[in-house]
Amino acid sequence: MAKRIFSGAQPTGNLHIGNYLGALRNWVALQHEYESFFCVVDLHAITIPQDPEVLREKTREVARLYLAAGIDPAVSTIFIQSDVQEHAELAWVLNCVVRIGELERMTQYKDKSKKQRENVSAGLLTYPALMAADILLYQTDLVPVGQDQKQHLELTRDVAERFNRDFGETFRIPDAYIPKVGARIQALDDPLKKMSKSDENANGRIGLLDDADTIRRKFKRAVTDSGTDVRFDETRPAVTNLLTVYQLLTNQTREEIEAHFAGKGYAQLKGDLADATIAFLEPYQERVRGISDEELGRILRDGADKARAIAEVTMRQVKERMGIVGA
Ligand code: ATP
Ligand code: LTN
Repeated sequence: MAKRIFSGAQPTGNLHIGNYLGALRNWVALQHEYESFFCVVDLHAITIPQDPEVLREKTREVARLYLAAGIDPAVSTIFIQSDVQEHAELAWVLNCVVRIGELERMTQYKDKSKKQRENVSAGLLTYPALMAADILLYQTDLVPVGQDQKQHLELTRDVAERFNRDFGETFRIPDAYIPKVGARIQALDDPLKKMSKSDENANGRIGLLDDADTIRRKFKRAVTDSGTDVRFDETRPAVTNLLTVYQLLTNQTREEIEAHFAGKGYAQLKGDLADATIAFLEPYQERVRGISDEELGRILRDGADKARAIAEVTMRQVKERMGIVGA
């Protein structure tokens, strides 16, 4: 059997270049080697408050961004999480396997609950059980994600191993796939923070749907380090972050890039980076606009049907092993 990939993104805002370079780009590259499932995880999105109208719109927009990135519905399965009810069902079961202490140790939970301060939903805490359900339902081998999801993947493995030990071999144990370059693109306004779609300062991120003027303005304002020369240097995180984006968008080596910028300053880097980003995003956005509502609806319905057929089999085994039989 071909090895399987599963991954997803939350429809919680506008996807940015970090989401593309850390995740989507690798999904596109890996889809021909693996049987692939790419999900818009709308049930994860509601762990923090969402406006229903906006959520509805963003859910479809994220699916469009998958397709425009190059996910081919003829070889990969694209679907919306809430269309396959087994995700919520297995999440409940795994909530009864995972320990509260494990959930409380998750850094994403600690960060996001700090931001929410009051009214932190129980769902925000149990978020990783739903993520484990997503992955384990499909007997996934590999999960291509950014660096920030590594801890959730480790918890998924722990929960799967515990279930297998307690109830008998049921789940395949997945590995994370974290790219060597681009796994953590930093915010433009603060090179010590990750670029995030939920940060209140939109100047810190380049949206995949931003127009050319916005892109130029955001790069122009981007924070830089002291010093003047343009080269990859761990001790200068802001410039190294900009260069990393440039490297991934232009597919050049670090040596070629450093040679190109030799003797030039930060203004040149920002201008060239804006050009490279616009050259990539304009045709991308054109492809997004070219996907009709009908076509999208058909792809998502087909995707949900394919996903459900697999999820049902796993869920039946889980219930059988646990003694959940119904009437
Ligand atoms: P954000 O922090 O942008 O709101 P998120 O934590 O809500 O992101 P998703 O949008 O669901 O997460 O993330 C989709 C994918 O993008 C995940 O694989 C995640 O690891 C990856 N990703 C998110 N931010 C970055 C980043 N700054 N650099 C690289 N990859 C990222
Ligand atoms: N938690 C992930 C999104 C996500 C996911 C998944 C990623 C939900 N379910 C399953 C990979 C596999 C995030 O990026 N915030």
